[in-house]
Amino acid sequence: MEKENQNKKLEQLDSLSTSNENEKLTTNQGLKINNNQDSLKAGDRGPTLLEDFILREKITHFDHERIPERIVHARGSGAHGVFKLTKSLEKYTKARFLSELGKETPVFVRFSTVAGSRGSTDLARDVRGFAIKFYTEEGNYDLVANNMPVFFIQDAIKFPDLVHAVKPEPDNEIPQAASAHDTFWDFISLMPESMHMIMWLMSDRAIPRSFRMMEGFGVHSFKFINEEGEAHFVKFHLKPKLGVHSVAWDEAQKISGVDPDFHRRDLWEAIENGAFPEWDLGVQIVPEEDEHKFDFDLLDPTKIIPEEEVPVELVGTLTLNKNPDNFFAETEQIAFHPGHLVPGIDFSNDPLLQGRLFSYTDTQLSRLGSPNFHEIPINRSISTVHNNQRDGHMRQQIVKGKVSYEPNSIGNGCPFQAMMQEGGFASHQEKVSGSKVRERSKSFVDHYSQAKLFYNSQSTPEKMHLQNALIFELSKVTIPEIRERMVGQLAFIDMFLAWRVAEKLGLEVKKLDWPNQSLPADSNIIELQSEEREPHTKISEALSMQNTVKDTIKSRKIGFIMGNGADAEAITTLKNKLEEAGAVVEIIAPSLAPVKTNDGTVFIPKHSLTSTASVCFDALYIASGESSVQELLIPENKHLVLHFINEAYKHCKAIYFGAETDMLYKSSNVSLRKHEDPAIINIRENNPDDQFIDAISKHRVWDLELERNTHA
Ligand code: HDE
Repeated sequence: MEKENQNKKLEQLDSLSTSNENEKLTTNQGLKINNNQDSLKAGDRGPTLLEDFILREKITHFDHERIPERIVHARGSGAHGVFKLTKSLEKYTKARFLSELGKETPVFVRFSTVAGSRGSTDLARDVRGFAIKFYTEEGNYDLVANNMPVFFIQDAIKFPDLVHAVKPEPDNEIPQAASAHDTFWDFISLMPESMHMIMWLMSDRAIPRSFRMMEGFGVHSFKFINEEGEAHFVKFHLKPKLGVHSVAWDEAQKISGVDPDFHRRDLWEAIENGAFPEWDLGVQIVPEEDEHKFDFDLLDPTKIIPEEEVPVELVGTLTLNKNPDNFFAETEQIAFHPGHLVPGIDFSNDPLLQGRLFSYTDTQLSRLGSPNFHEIPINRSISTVHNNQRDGHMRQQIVKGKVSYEPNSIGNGCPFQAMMQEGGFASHQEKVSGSKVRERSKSFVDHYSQAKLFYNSQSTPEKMHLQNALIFELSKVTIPEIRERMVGQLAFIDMFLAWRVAEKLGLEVKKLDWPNQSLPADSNIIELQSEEREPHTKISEALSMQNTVKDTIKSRKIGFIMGNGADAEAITTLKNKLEEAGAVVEIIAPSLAPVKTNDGTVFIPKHSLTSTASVCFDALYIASGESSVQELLIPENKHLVLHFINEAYKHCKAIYFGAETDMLYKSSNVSLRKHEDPAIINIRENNPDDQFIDAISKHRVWDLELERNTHA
């Protein structure tokens, strides 16, 4: 039964897929084409004839093959998978995919950056989207999540302003996929409510090593409703089994040049190699009666519930196990909506969420062009759709009979409304009262305490990265008043942070009083000024990536640099050990010519020294063997190899020097180090292979970054 369910979506897609294998070329009308090389002309040098319907059809289709990209989250990568429930949530929700233990539900997940266009780099400093469509038997449920648990703004009415501010500036369309510009920081510096999110955005969470190493968060409080009709607030979490890891900002900028598809490729290759990415789905549950027990408002999307206050219960596993067959048909045409619900899940009154409920269907109408977008194969529910909606552009479903209204007697009253016991959705009955007001709740007024909580929870290297990110971003701001205003904001979070940023911007820090003098005294922003509060939870371990999973090298990419004559046995032993532990080894040589080793074994390089860069790898091994090293030392190769080593060193990666590689070691910045560095491995040490594996599993030695960078 479970198996059947797991495959239902893929079976449905299969039945709607075609392959051109062994087929003849045809027009869209199914007519076989016998010449696809020449148009129909009046004489072979004469004009093309209007009657050439084959040419016209081909060119017309081509002329119309682009659709508008998503207004935000345009750049995305997706995959199919399955969600398996390992702990029933029956007590809280009647959603079947969350209450029937062991149930497997097909999913499609789309990861994305937010600000850039479809063709922009994967490595932009940005929030990542993490949108999941669960194809449940009760209809599609979409968890349209991000990799950060809070948002910039508290009310949907500010969303167009936020997006206009971060997108390229309207006069010259600069910069692409970057927040480091005047309009973004102008807006942010005037929006104290964004400060908590800014801490996340300036942290390394905004430059993930991989989509597979990111957390996911539903952001808003949602509601679970059980069979008895009782409600609980719920926050959704996804925790990657591989841990949460990031690259360095310097690396991110370089990857953007060397491989702008880095994350897309990483996801694709991992799935093709059978290293299926996995996440635990977690929930934080708060009984309705505890709604007001916190020092923040549960409806405020700029706040987390610290895990120390409400632990995350892990309830299931999300596994991505199949790449799409067609990017456009699946990843591009998938349409998510936080309002795609199943019985047992409902909204909260979070004013950001409430606005989203309008936006998502609305945007599909211009992006996908028709109210029938739910009929596109990737969007179809696995439970059949029955209703009286009809017609519209590109209608696919052929509904039989005369009736498309309700009530009716001609169609025997069908389709019938479903009772709740039959799975009919009924909104949770919540008492609401109040005057019609255009106001922000006073309970949303604290903007800095959780920004402090986040900042204070970071390790020293993480704090440094965050400071440097702010320095980078604000240095690109050309208007001094905006920089000053931002430093003023930072002073409410942490004085040292403000001081460090100010110093690098050439400013003096003064704790600016909000609102800034330049705002009109009657500005309603004044009413939204933050209260200065200290967070109830001072430090939360879950907020620091330092405390993440660091016990696996699964799917980590290790570059083996070698020349002819390298020591085959050492290479094979290490390669086998790494691959057994799940890592991917790729050989880098002076050229793509096969490398002949000391015992005649041949290794085929995947890259040459010029076709890749150290930023594409998690660790480097410099192969043992005198003649190999000699080849790497010839002037043409030496500077390239040293560049590899020095960059990997600068980015705090593990580097393993094989036997007879001393000349390379000595010429590199690594030799300048004065202290022990657990990620620099030498063949002469005890169990160097195991030490290397251990160092890779730790991801990076961020603690030694300062020292490594002083040498680099
Ligand atoms: Fe979205 N968002 N959003 N958003 N969002 C879209 O829908 C919107 C917000 C998120 O891979 C759009 O189909 C408003 C929060 C993801 O297809 C659009 C507001 C969170 C994706 C839209 C928000 C998200 C989108 C653009 C504030 C995290 C990509 C294209 C009121 C919980 C989904 C589309 C995909 C996409 C509107 C805020 C996540 C315009 C109005 C908060 C992951 O409808």
